[in-house]
Amino acid sequence: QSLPPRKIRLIGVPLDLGASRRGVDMGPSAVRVAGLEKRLEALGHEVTDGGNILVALAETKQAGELTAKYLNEITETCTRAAEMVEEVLEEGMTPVILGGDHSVAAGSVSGVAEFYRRRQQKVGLIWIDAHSDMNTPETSPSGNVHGMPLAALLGLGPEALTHIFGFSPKVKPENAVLVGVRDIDATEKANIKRAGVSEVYTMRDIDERGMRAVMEEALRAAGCGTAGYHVSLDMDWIDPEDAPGVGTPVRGGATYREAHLAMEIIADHGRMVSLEVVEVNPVIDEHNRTADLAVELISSAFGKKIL
Ligand code: HAR
Ligand code: MN
Ligand code: MN
Ligand code: MN
Repeated sequence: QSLPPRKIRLIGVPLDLGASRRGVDMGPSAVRVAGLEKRLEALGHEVTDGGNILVALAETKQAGELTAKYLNEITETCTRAAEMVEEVLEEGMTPVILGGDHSVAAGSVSGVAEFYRRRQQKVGLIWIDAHSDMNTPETSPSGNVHGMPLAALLGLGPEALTHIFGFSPKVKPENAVLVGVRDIDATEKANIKRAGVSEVYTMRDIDERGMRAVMEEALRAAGCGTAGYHVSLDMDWIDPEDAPGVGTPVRGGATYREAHLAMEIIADHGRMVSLEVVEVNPVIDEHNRTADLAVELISSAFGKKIL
């Protein structure tokens, strides 16, 4: 509809090594079952499914260092995801990454950044999440790597994660934007400062200023001097009333309407170069509601309009 037709490639990443609660490895499957490919095709896009990226199984591995559990396995998966995303962009397609826990973003965004680096361009990043994911192994209260990917992309954290493709940071702090945050560790606040991220829009900002004003400002910052932006959508951004099937629910999230509006505004601007949707957990979902919502939101981000 509003967006010119795109060639979209789905990439599943059934990763749950980055989270304490198991089950987000079934996220890609749940979102496929909810009909993502057909729904995007109904909008006029050409969609192909690239299948899943290989991920180690927790039962067959040791967690290793407890400050960053399964870091080696997660780095391997992130590196594969980065290569896949870069190839998909090289082929002129728009990658849609299905998580999996949010640690996958350390890979997917690296792939996007590498694609544009080769063209002497920068990329922006819109991080939509209840959490800021700005921990490092030194500051993490949990040792869960899904609390660390944004820090890694901005150059903080273990070299294994920060230097996928051999360079860092993947995104300049002025082009990295947080939207919808409401649960930030004290240590993360310091890291946000240290990384130089100033574009942080909390739930309070959304309450006070409205989604439209917040998104316009967020997209302007991410789009300033960049080729466009990657949208990293953590489903726990949405209120648990509407998205109960997520690994780490936090009350007070975006409403169903607000979430759609944000995606519709992204579509209107037409500058999203890649998208990922993470943290869908079918084990604690109610009849696949959260995966259904993920499909709806992805559709809105790709131009679905009410009228
Ligand atoms: N800040 C907490 C930690 O680092 C919880 C973070 C992660 N949860 C997520 N990521 N779902 O967005 O452990
Ligand atoms: Mn198809
Ligand atoms: Mn997250
Ligand atoms: Mn989150």
